[in-house]
Amino acid sequence: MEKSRKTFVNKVDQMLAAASSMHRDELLFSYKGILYPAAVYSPEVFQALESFEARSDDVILAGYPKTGTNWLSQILSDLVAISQKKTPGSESSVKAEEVEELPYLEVGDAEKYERMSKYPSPRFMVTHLRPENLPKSIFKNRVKILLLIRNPKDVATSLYHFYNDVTTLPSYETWDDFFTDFVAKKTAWGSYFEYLSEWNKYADQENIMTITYEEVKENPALAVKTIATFFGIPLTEEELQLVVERCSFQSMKKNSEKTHGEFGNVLFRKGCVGDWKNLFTEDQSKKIDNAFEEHMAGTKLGKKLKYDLYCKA
Ligand code: PAP
Repeated sequence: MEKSRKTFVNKVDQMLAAASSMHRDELLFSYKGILYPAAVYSPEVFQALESFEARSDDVILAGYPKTGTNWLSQILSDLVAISQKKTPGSESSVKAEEVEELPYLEVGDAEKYERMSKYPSPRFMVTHLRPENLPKSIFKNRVKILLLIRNPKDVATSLYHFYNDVTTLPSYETWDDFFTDFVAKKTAWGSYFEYLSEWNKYADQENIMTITYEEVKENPALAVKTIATFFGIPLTEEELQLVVERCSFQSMKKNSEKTHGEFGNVLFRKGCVGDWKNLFTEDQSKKIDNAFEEHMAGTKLGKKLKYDLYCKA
């Protein structure tokens, strides 16, 4: 197994184990008004993150949890690896697969950012944070960001199952209870609608490319090609096909024991569009329609989501 995946699996296993011995009331903590799982995040690391120095050639994937960040992470890290292989001189530096950090920018220990300052470019990182909670240097240095979004009803559905399947989050007795908290902004990572409207303020910047879960699902080859072009990574037809094949839901699920350990069983759930129809009542559906209208109607990200196509029964 690649060293970086071993690191990932070990660190995630440790977090899952730590959370299983925590009391339900201790599982979440609030930072700047948003709830986070305490076995994964800490206020000290959030504070240390503020002084992180981004580089203009960093590669960042931003996505609210359950929007498919592990999927796009696989695509992006494959693309970065392809690009590094072709870069003269990169063989002599620390290889991406030898970097012993979790890819999540805001997860780890407070010394992580010092270590990251020594890693070779391009550094790849993932974040679940809203833009106002990211270090200023990311925007100052105009780092290229791939912003991943997914229709809100499937995000709520996926998050509900995640809450009940993972030890780091307190489970819910019913979908209705979860839904009430989701709408009241009482679930981890805060309101998805606020997340979308904060990111919408950046959606016109040329260093930010937005992609939806649904469009990658619809045409993965086109998505991989567009992403590679945005990051300036040339791809042969063969390389493109290889990335597409490695990133299909079936391949990733099959490989998940190696890439994600135990966590893989929780993460690769259904991988489809429209699973919300199995959970939502008409009234709940209407509530999300209203929230979408209130926060996102007429916005760039709102249009990109093709709400009527994916969220109307
Ligand atoms: P995280 O926030 O826990 O990191 P994230 O990776 O962002 O989760 O999203 C997980 C979702 O992406 C799951 O959706 P589901 O619950 O509706 O099934 C997961 O199945 C889906 N997913 C992961 N990999 C793929 C893939 N290769 N193709 C399609 N969907 C995928």
